[in-house]
Amino acid sequence: MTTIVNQRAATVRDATFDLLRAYGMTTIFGNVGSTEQPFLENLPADFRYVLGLQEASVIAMADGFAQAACRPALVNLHTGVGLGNAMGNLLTAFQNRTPLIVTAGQQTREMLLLEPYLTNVDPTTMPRPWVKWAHEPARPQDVPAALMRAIAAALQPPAGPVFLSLPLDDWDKPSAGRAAVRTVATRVAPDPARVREFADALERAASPVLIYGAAVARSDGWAEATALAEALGAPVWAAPACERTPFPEDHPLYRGALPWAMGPLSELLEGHDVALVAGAPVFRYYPYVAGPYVPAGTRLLHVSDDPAEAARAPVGDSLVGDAALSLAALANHVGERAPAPLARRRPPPSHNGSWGVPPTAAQVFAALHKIRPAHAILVDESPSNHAALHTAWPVTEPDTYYTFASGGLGWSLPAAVGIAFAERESGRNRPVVAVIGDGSFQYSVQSIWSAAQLRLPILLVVVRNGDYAILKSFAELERTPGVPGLDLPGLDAVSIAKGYGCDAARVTNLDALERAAVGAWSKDVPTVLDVPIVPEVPPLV
Ligand SMILES: Cc1ncc(C[n+]2csc(CCOP(=O)(O)OP(=O)(O)O)c2C)c(N)n1
Repeated sequence: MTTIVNQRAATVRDATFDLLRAYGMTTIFGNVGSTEQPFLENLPADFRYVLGLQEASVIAMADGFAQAACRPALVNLHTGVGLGNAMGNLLTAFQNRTPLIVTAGQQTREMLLLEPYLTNVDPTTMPRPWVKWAHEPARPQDVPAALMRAIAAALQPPAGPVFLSLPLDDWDKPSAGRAAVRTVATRVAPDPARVREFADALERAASPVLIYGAAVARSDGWAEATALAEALGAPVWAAPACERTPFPEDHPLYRGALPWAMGPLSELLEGHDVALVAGAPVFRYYPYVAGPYVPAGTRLLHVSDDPAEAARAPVGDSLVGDAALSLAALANHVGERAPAPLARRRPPPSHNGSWGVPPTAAQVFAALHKIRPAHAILVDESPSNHAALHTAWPVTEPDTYYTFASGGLGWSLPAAVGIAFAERESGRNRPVVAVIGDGSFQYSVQSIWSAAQLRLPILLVVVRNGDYAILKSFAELERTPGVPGLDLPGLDAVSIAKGYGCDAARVTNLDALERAAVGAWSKDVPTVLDVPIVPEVPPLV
């Protein structure tokens, strides 16, 4: 379908804003500079600008917003310098597969040849390889069509960020007069013949196992994932380091999350002759622990909507297709089998009402799980306590768990802001709880100012162990003693949070935590709770 939106769009700016309206992209996440001012001048009343105080926060707020709202988000950065600050979270958005239209101003075309102050010297190289497309239009009147191409590129599978460099003197130039609004498919259907082959292999398997990844969640595929698991009676694992929850964690067939290291992961698949991985890379590892990718005798089948991800799998046969569509097609083909022995997951440890002084992370998470409001969304950046958090807080509703696919800290805090904003905008209004390590809290901390300005009542729990604990675990595994820079004395999250306009308190006992957490939902700014915990160095695998 091609729609002519506005024949009379007089300037490049008019045509661009019309196109953005047509796509419902009337929220701009940005941090402004001189090169963006002509674009933002007298921002039309139906547009809204969300200011982030640093570009890492801008990108991740937009990422969280796009994921929770299930639509692309628009970002406006300050030329090369703003893009530079944004790069870490741009890498993360790429790995998260989030469709972001990242724009940045550029110096005046008249002066570009001599590279004046704030020139983005090589704007299409700078964001690579973490964008699907990077472009600076050759002529001002190409800006709207370039934006349309950017939207199409961002949305097509695998979705991801794109980048446009937009010279500041383009906006008041005459437009070509019309902006074509095109739509694109956001799902790729799997090859039916290949689906039959995979379904036959699963049906003939003596002991199939299913490994589901974040793309199942992104494709809204919980029902399809469950239907296939139940038809096969096969156990289900979450892929290692999943950024979204792919399967109800209270389902009797759910076994847990696979570890992020070769040897230990492979051991858990022993005894299965066929393993289907859907919607995840094969595999996302962190430490190197030698071992086979899968046990000898296990055939691996891989479903991914990303041909590059399918190509780089070191073992197995692949099928390119949307996770939900592929799982539905597979479920249609396989007959019912005798179910696997059901192993109910251990219930989360019940909270016994008393805390140590200070409490363990597990005690804090059990308390949070107990007092969480209905349908709460959990956003997680608590590196060393990630496993304890998962044990205490099983995710049982779709789209209620978010973390990041890259390993780059500084994503979850701003993403929680974007998610809470999208929840309010959509009218779903699910409460957002973010659990953030005291180290992680610092990377994009200024995003809590945006949340306070947006009047978002988020609960932000900073677990304070006073160190970079996961790196101490890594040091133990890798036998690298004496690494400097792993302790974090003298940080005061409460003062920082208050300085950004949030409500904040240090809580050291269960009653105080309960009171503060419950009270968070009647406030109109975030509540930051600094919770000292016992420093632990849990095993990495
Ligand atoms: C952008 C970025 N910088 C540095 C790191 C390295 N790193 C990984 S985990 C970690 C420590 C996190 O500390 P904290 O949030 O307090 O969690 P803890 O490990 O103590 O649970 C660091 C510095 C990273 N992953 N990303």
